[in-house]
Amino acid sequence: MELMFVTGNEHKLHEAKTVMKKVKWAVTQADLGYPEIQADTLEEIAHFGINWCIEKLKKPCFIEDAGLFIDALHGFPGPYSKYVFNTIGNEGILRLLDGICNRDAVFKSVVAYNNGSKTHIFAGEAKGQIGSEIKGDGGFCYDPLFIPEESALSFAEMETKEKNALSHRGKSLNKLMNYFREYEYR
Ligand code: ITT
Repeated sequence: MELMFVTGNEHKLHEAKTVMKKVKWAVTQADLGYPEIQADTLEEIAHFGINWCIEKLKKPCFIEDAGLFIDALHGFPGPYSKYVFNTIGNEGILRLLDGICNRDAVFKSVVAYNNGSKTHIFAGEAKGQIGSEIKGDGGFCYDPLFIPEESALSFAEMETKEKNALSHRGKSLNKLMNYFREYEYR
């Protein structure tokens, strides 16, 4: 089976391929550069994005929207994670948290899949902490800062499989896979 993932992010693509390998499904990339609206929730962004993609592609596809929500910063950068990473980066986040004891954070992921007639949403979360320094050179963007609660390693210190087992995206993609197994491809 082949699944079309609309994304411009090679790392996300690799993570999705690794999840779907378990069921021997191929994930193909469509880099359409869909518009990401400014909204307070990932769900709203994903709904708008998938509607745009289905209109354009006219065949089943999925997108994934994610963000890092830091407790001490009242959920910042959240839906603005990409912009914030591209502007202040990990060094900037560490500076914002300088001297702050509460390092709790959560990575959230929302997958939106449309089968040609209906959209299904699958969410995943990973709770953890923002480390005191940049650790590891794997993964992407905030991975060297984020230490999931089940581990002492940052996401950037893990293999893709290990990250997927604990990550927000691994969880939302697993829900998508289970949905396919149960409802679409019995
Ligand atoms: P798309 O083309 O799929 O939209 P993107 O990189 O623009 O790819 P998002 O809009 O979902 O993805 O942006 C979310 C940002 O949140 C992303 O650019 C990273 O900065 C950050 N982020 C999300 N998931 C992450 C992860 O697993 N590890 C590190 N940073 C992550």
